[in-house]
Parts: sequence; structure tokens; C-alpha cells
Amino acid sequence: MSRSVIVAAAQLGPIARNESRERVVRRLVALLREAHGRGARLVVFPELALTTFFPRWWFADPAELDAFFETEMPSPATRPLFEVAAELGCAFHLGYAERTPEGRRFNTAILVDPSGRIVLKYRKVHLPGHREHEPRRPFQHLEKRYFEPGDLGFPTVEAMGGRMGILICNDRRWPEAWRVLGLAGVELAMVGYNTPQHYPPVPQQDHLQHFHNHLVLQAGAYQNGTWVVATAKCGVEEGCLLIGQSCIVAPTGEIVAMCGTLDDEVAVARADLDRCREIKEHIFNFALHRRPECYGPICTKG
Ligand code: ING
Repeated sequence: MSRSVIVAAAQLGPIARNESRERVVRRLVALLREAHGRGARLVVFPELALTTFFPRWWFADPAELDAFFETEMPSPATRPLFEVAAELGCAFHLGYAERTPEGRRFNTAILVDPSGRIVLKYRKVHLPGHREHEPRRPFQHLEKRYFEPGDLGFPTVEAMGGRMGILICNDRRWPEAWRVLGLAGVELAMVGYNTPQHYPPVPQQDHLQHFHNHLVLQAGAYQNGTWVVATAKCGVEEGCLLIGQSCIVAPTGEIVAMCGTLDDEVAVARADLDRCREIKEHIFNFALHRRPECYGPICTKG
């Protein structure tokens, strides 16, 4: 009997700036129920899935900024999602803005197991964008200002019958992040993202955003022999077009399922975790073929 798990990318359309947590959670619960109804037992929601992508704005007032952060997980607003998931026996990944009791802010994602327990927590390591207000931009990208770099490394956990890992959005563009998960034996990586189509510093690549998104996900999957479930928040969100094309990628690098809209949508596939072996034991057999003694520069400051 193979170690198969039916997985779902539960894509979110736009979340309005003034959309309540309660209303967003109702959308998440509807997506979870649909995914479960289609056989899924692991549902991957996007990065920062509880609010609009607020780093697109400059906030001078920290109190205004804090309104986008969660100080407890679950909270009264998010508990219904945990309860329905546990009732259905469904695991889920959720990205959110975390504010710790000490006041530290992280771009965070968790894996919640079918019993409703948080079994993995990751804080985004690669923060794109800029730190200061740049009013000439059509929109800001202030993740470097609003979040600290993740301080948990790239943890993995045994769950759903396999080794699970998490990356968040920009992390997926960095091969080192994938390889750290690969070295931990990851068999399914969950990746939420909010990716604007327009990248102000390099507008000549705007038409390549979808290609680059799938390029890095497929490479990460293939070069580390892992399944990938990558889920977008997408559509025109507060005037900013975010790309969709949430997808499920096999360890071979093949996209086996993809969303076709820029709205709330579920894409489902069966992930046979044993298929990771054909990559990990042959093409990318790290013990047999990898040459860490030659890779020193990778871990020095560029
Ligand atoms: N968003 C984008 C991402 O890495 C970006 C930022 C867009 C970087 C386009 C480079 C090119 O997908 C987040 N939230 O990281």
C-alpha cells in the first residue's frame, strides 16, 4: 500500500482591506469543505491568508499595522476553521501575520494536523521588497519593514504519513531554501504566495511572473524529490493584480493539478509520497552524488 495523501491547493481570490477575519474564515471553511468533499485530507491555504496583502501600503502608525497581525492562533475568529477541520479529520496549512507576546512580527505559516494540533510552524526567511517608504512606486512592498526574518530555520515534521515542510512565497525563488528541506528528506512542501504581476524595479519581467512562479516550484520539486502544493492569494486585490495558477507539483517536476481562475478555487491531486524515492534514490541521491566539499561559497556572504 503506497503512502498516498489526497492534497488540495485552496486558492483565495482577493481579500479586501476592510474584510473581517470572520468573513475570510467563512471563505476558508467553504474551501476546506469543498476540498474534503473531493477527497482531500491536507488543504494548503495561501501566505497571509487572513487579510489583504497589507505590505503594499506604508503605515506610519504601528497600531494600524498591528490590526493585520494575529496575537494568538487559533483566535476566536480563526477557531471555527480549526474546529471544522478537526471535525472532518482534515489537516491544513495556513499563512498569517504573527505578532509575538514580545511584539516581534513574522510572516508565518503553520501545519495543523487532522486532530487540530499545530505540528509545524515556519517563519519566512527571505523577505523581498524594501524597508523605507518609496512613494514613487505604484504600490509598496514593505515586508522588510513589517516582518523580521524568520528565526526557526527550515523545520520539517512527520505528518500525514510523510515528511512535511513549508516555504513562504519569496523563499521559493531561493534554491538554498529548497535544498535545506531536501537534506531533511522533505516529501511534501507547502508554499503559500502573494505575487504581484507588476514588479516595479523590473517591469520588463512582468510578463514572466507566471513562468518564474512555476519554474521555481517545479525545479524545487524535481531537484529535491518532493511534492509541492503551492497556493496563491490572487486576483485584483485593492487595485493590485496578484498572479494565481496555484498548482500541485510531483517530485518529477510535473504540474499535476492547477487552478484556472483568479478566485477562491480548489485544485486536488493524489500525492503518492513513495514516488519521492525514484528521485531521492537515483537522480538526486545526495549521499551518492552530492559534493558538499565543493559548495563552500554557497554558505558565505555573497
Ligand atoms: N511576493 C513576491 C514573490 O516573491 C516578488 C515578491 C515578486 C519577488 C516578483 C520577485 C518578483 O513572489 C512575496 N510576498 O514574496
